[in-house]
Amino acid sequence: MTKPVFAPRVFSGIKPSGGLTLGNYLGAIKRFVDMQGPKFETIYCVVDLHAITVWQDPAELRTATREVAAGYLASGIDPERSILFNQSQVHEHAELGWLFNCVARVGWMNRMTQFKDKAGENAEGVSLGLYAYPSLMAADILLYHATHVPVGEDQKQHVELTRDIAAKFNHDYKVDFFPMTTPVIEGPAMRIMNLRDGTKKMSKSGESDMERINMTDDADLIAKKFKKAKTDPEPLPETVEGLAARPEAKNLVDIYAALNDQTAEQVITEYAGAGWGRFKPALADLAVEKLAPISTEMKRLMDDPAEIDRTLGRGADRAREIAQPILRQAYDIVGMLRS
Ligand code: AQP
Repeated sequence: MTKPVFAPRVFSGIKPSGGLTLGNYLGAIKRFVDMQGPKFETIYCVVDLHAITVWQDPAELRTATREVAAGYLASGIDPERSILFNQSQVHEHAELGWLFNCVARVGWMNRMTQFKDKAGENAEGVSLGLYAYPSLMAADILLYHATHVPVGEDQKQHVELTRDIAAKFNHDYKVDFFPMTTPVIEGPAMRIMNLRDGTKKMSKSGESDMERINMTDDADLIAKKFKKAKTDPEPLPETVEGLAARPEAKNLVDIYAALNDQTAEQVITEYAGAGWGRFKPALADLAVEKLAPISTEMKRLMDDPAEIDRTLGRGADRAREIAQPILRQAYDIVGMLRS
């Protein structure tokens, strides 16, 4: 039997579990924008069902959902060229997620490092949803037969699990139905770190606001956060190899490189030997230059929530057109009766 050919299609999403960070922008949104074009059909989602794996205030969740949508739009996601919607408006995600709960193995879930990090000491007390999260993420991707998923380094293991689920489904039912999705993880911004601890990821839900740059921070706050960012006493090295054992210094160089569409090597060539008194203000100026137009546009969009809701609703209708037949075929394959 000939193998099916899957059209190049990108799917990715962001959880509305708080305001967007510079990590979300550089590790995800900026790259999503770059992938729009003739090579791929692009589908971008606000994954609100994932956000409630940890309790969210309902009103704040709705605001955060609109804010993530505004972040996508303000950064350059074009809702005509891409499909942009929020996950809960396309119920097929949850349904395929259930099928995958019955395909994925408990042993696979036990290996997920993000669950271990998030559950910490309290693994018995967290929601079942947090544990099953990666199988819903597999459904998000495979519901569209997506061939490519741009993600940050932290999501690599979940995309590998998506491939395992697709392979097991195909094997168990003797079909070639789901594609082997490729994670797209490239560039200097794959893991933007916490400004106060260069060994931890920058997260929306990190304890202190000073750990992260929010996409809506104003110029003064961005400058203050970079000024107070943890560094070491050494100046910047002559080569990138010199950053290897200096996580905080490496992080600031990576952020500069990603914001300026450069490599870390190019940044080091320009700033070799520079002290933090020179580099930090240059970084803050660059971040303000790149983020200010986006945050201004986000604020403008957030002033008209009804328009954001309409955009997400139109995107959900388009997403459903792709998702519905794929879910139906998956149900047929596993033996669900349809009258
Ligand atoms: N620090 C980061 N560096 C690079 N990429 C990042 N991403 C998130 N943080 C960084 C990428 O952004 C996309 C959306 O992630 P998400 O918000 O859905 O989930 P997350 O990775 O769990 O994000 P947070 O900020 O850490 O959220 P909380 O604190 O609520 O758990 C993904 O592609 C991710 O790789």
